[in-house]
Amino acid sequence: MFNSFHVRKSGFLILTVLLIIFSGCSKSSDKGTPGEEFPISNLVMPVSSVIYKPGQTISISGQGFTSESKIIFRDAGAAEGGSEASDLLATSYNITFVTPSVYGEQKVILKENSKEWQLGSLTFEAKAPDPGKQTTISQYADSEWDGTKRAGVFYEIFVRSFADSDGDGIGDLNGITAKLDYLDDLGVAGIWLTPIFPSPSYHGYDATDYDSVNPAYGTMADFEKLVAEAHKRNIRVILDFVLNHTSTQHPWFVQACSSVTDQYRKRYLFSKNPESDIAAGLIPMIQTEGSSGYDSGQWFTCPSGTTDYKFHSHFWTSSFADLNYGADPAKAADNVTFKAMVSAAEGWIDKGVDGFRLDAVKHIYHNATSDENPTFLNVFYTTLNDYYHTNVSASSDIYMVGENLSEYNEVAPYYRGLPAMFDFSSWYRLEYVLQNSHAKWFPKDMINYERVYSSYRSNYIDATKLSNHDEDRARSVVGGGSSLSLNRCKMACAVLMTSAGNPFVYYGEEIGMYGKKDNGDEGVREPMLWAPSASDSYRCTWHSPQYSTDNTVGNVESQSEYFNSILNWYKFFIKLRNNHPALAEGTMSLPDGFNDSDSSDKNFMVFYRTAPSEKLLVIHNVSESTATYVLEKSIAEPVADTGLTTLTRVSDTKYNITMPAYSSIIIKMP
Ligand SMILES: [Ca+2]
Ligand SMILES: [Ca+2]
Repeated sequence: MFNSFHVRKSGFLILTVLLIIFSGCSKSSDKGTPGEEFPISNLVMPVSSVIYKPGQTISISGQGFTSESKIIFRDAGAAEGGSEASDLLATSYNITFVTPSVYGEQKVILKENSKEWQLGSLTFEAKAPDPGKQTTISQYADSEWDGTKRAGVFYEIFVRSFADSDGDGIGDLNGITAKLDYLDDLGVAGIWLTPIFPSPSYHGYDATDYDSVNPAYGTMADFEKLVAEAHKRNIRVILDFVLNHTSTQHPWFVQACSSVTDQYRKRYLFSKNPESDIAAGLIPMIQTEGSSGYDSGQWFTCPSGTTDYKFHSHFWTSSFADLNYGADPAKAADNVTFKAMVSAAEGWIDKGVDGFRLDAVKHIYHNATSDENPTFLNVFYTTLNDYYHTNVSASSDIYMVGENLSEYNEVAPYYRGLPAMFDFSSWYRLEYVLQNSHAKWFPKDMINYERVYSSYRSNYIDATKLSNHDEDRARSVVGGGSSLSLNRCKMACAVLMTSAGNPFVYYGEEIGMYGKKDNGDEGVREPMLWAPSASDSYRCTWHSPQYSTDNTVGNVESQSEYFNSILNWYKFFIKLRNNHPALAEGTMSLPDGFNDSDSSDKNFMVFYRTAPSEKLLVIHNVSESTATYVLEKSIAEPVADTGLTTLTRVSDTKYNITMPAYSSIIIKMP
């Protein structure tokens, strides 16, 4: 057995560090909040003329440290806004701490409550020992990854903002192809492309043609190349497919407006008097509308032809027109609109796509909580899955994930229709966890969601996520300012990649991009930052970013080289999930003796993940302070951690696990 894992298995030596005496502390001009007397005498600091390595122990000693004293590193000028890390292991007169979570030049700051004094600056090795092969930031060496992407992690790409290959400022398909190696290296097993069809809008959620590629994004040949190159890397491609509505510029709609007898008329919902027609039950797909049975904001006068009629548009815009799939969703397969949409989807399956992300599925039939949409979606999924089995693979299913922006209890019935649904509830709960260090009960909520989902579909896929293109970005909502929000976003990643579900990452989340919808949805869809702007040939410029700029977010190129950047953190956790069946596909369960009403250790999130081949215990310290979790169980061995956790054996069945702020440890159980 072992007593402690202070020493890295990866072989860093604990070095004795040269010390110099810092004399006359109070006279130094760069110390201290003005007017606050420097509390430490006889301060001894490490020499500042050497470069320290990650994992090296350094010492700071002196008289006057108290239990309130914290030593903090702060970046001297990194674009991330200063990655603070409190790596204090003891708060005595002689402070020893290890230094794996910082890089480059760092200010060393003494913090006591709200007061700060700069003690000096130290420089840490900027690069991981071998950036190309560095796959873990753990002091516990995880086993080698066999390369199987068993976690199936998806990555959402807002196409216009991701990567511009031809310099017109608009992200495009060839840009995505050029970045497939990046995504492969990240451990991604699938990409979801926001709508790539011709559209009058920048976002594409109002298509004018479901069969072709938006010329701004490239050609069909470009698309076929993207799919082929993605498949070479075991990356699946799924397309955003909008079943609820088309653009009012779609030729179907333009023709449908022209005459009440036009062949396309039945594809949309028209009425001269929608209020009385809905009340009389004459509008297929709409039983009632709004709180009073009718919402005038969802009806617009036909722009041409039959201008004495109005058409239905659920999203309150005259740019969209809702599609008509007939009054009976169980008979959708006979419906002309359904057949046209299925035909388009089959065309994309012929081009090699692996599935679809279905937009706004609770709005197809108007009543979001009736059986109509799940019934309709089941027909749609079954039809395309049959086609997939016949034409692509007899042994695997097409991937199809639906978006129902609701809490879990309203999402769950949609599993009657689709194999996968996005999980908004778990992100809402996780936001609260991060903002309030209120972690203990999150696994209980997650386990409850899984239980409810499974009651509707035994092989359900819980498509977990942080934020997406319709929500304020994670970095902007977890709060706490630059350095704290970065740590909280790292913790959000750690929870997402260790919990149950099939995780989706929104592009830019892995580099800590900011984004808010205050001035429009473009604020959460800003250009990806690949390199410093002067040398970033793939940077999209169609939109001037307000939140994620060179000054606020470290780009991919620079973060790749930093040992403990959020980008490397994402790589670490995705690899961990890909490596361990228990994390990839195991069940989730509560720790032994979990007591709902006991609020002690509320900042620790603790749960098991169990697969037939292994059982793992996951512990996250979701707080700004170092804390010790007492584990009263036998263990097999620690599998991985995020650095600086110490596991001390008290007895065969008792371990003290001391964890820095916002850190994680994964332990294999017997
Ligand atoms: Ca372009
Ligand atoms: Ca609708």
